[in-house]
Amino acid sequence: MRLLLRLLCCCLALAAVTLAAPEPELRQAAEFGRLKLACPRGKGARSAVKGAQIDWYLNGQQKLLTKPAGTLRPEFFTDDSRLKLKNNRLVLRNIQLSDAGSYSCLISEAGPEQSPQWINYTVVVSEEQFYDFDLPEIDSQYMDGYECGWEEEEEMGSQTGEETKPYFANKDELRRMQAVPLGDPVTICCHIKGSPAPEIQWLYNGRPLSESSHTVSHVEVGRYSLFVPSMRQYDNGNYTCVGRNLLGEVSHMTYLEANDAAVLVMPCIEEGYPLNVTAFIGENATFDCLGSWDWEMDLFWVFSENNTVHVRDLADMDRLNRQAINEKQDGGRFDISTKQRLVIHNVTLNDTGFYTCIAYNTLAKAHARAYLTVLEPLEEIPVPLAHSRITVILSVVFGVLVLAGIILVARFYGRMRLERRERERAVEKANAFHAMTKKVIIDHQNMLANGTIVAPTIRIERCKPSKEGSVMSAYELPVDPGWEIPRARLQLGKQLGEGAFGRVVRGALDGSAKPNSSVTVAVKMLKEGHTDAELMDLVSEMEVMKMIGRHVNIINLIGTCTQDGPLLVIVEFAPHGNLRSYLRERRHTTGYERAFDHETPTVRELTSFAYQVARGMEYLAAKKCIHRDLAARNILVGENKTLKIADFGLARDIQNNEYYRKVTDGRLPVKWMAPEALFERLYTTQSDVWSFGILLWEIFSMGGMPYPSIPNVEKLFSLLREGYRMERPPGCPQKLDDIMRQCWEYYPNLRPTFTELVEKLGTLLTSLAPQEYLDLGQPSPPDSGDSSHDVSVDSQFELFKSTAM
Ligand code: EVR
Repeated sequence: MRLLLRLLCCCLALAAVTLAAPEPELRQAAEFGRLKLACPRGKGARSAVKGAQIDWYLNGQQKLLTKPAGTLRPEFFTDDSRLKLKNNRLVLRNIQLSDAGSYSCLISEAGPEQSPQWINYTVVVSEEQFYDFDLPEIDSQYMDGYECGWEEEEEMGSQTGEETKPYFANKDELRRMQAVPLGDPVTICCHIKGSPAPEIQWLYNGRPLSESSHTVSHVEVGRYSLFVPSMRQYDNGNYTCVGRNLLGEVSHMTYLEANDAAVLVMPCIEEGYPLNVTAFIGENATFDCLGSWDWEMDLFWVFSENNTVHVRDLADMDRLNRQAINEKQDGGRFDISTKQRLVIHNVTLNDTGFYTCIAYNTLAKAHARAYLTVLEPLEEIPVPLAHSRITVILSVVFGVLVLAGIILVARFYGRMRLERRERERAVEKANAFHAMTKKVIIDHQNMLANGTIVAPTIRIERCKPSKEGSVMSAYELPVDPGWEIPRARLQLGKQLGEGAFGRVVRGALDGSAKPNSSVTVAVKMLKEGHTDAELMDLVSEMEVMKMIGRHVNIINLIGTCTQDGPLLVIVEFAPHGNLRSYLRERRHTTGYERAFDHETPTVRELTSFAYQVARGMEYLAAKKCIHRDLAARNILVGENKTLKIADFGLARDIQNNEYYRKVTDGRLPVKWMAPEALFERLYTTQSDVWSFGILLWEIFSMGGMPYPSIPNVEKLFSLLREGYRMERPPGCPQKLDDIMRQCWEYYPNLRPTFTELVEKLGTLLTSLAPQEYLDLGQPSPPDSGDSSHDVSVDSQFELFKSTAM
């Protein structure tokens, strides 16, 4: 009985609750979005509850806020900045997933006869799809691009029935100027209110937005705002919002400017794109315009039946942009929603023609086109009806014959067409190839700040030539005005050498300061049929030489010819060839064996050679340049027995195993390599010191072959590991042998540095002939002899430098 009563009670209570609290309303909110919950529900009810107290609860027990009874204040705030009460609505912004739950509002009317009223909401929060990458603080500054602060209630004027002129509801949000990082979103806010509700119009540079060509494509106009999803350079300008109603108008102008802190990329369309397309009537055709883009770049498509599209300047571009294919055109058959792709749905014969894709930014433009061929569908062959048996057989036979004939003809025709098309395509390809140049881009960004020489990154991009018209050379190189020498000043002469590196010829360079005087130079160039990689290597070598600067004991760069023809790198000419040959030719031989009447160098002279190479290497080491192949064959002998280190800027493929086995005139370059370079490919200045030791040995053996009895690399490996070192060459002073041995210390840091070597060799040189000692670090005085042949370039360099600059 008691149990029954209790059950009844429960039922009653439940009924009362359900009566008092109507079904909760389901509200869906997006993460980071905004939500408004009205209490009481519906319009107009507001005045009725003016004096009521309103309490908001979360999940039945957590009190969110209270609006006391009898107040007319429209807004109430809470400790939580995301939450406020405005015009009897609970407003929650920047919604989090944890905000989901049941929200209840209790309205307690003044007066004893009124019963409190509950209004319930169930709020679900859906995860935001677009911003789920790590954005820790979405609320503050990031949202600035998207939102205009608090959205105001709109029914103010209409509620009161009063007529008001347009006015700015939120003056704080108005900006005269706004700088926006390139690619960032930005919203211009413009809450113009009034009664009757004003009509809002947007102007770009004083003209209606719909009339301006480029911005209209991606700017979105909201109710009280203008939204630019991704700010680009050409979105710069004055944006004006104008609000008008019967009583008047207001306007405000904001200047938007893209901050171009980011690096812009030259637009470049990949070779071969877009591809020509052939489609049957009714099919879809797709053109892709692949290339390198930045987000500041715009791309559009232009159709032309047969003529070419010309783009010369920005005005052309603007004109073309207005003619560009747009989405709404022709019943939406053109789909350009994917920026680099044009899809034409349901093609007709009228679509036949050229489609040009134009990509541009403030830096440059690029365009490429392709042809759309539209074919009529093949007609079906009607099957003849048969009456009698004979006619059936006859018609079948006839049909088969006709069919065979048609197939034959069609195949023949098809093949012919295919051939023709292939031929056309080949011609087109060949034309396209000729119209292309390869742009060489030198990127100095990898150069470290502390003066370290790191070869710049050289890239080659295939692109339409920027200088339209004649295509002089297959490559487009950047000009360096500090080094460029007019080709007319250079006369090329006899070839000096050729190898994997390219070709070196002798040349005569006219001095523009002194007429009729010329200087012999060496010119390095590429061989015919060279690869892109070889070009990049030579460009890299040239750039490294520019960065290293001048020194007497290195081959110095004089100038370059990069424009309107093959790349020529002009360097100093060393009249006496390489040190190895020089020494070998001067070996002390008996009688008739001597081909040339050269004098055998003295020990002091040889020590001077060692000293000069050490000076050159000290300089290179200071410039953080590692030679990697220091050997007598790479030392050139200049005027006045000045030694010059060559090939220090060569890009060496040390990753490639072949490098270890490359044999130059039967020599193994590995014999000059330090163990750590040999075993671990660890090249440092200290591994250059090891090679310098071998070079010392070469000098004092008058160009001898190191480790003559060692036949192969493997044998050298094991001997070096065992600690084997070369013996002192005959006639070599003990002091020099000591230096060699120090250079061959197994551990790199136990070897002397080049500075120490300069010191040691300098002292030695002084001790050998103090009275004759000459500071080789200083440039030698100008030669008094014939200046037009084989003159050391050093003395005349200043002349060239001043004219080349
Ligand atoms: C030939 C081969 C005469 C010459 C004069 C390979 C360029 C350095 C050299 C960057 C300057 C350079 C250079 C002879 C020279 C060179 C560069 C650099 C000679 C190159 C240079 C000279 C043959 C002996 C000719 C004398 C006698 C004939 C025996 C046959 C002659 C190490 C049987 C970016 C960053 C080497 C150097 C430019 C050089 N002056 N040669 N010979 N034989 N008989 N170069 N003078 N390597 O450049 O590839 O460009 O450093 O022979 S090289």
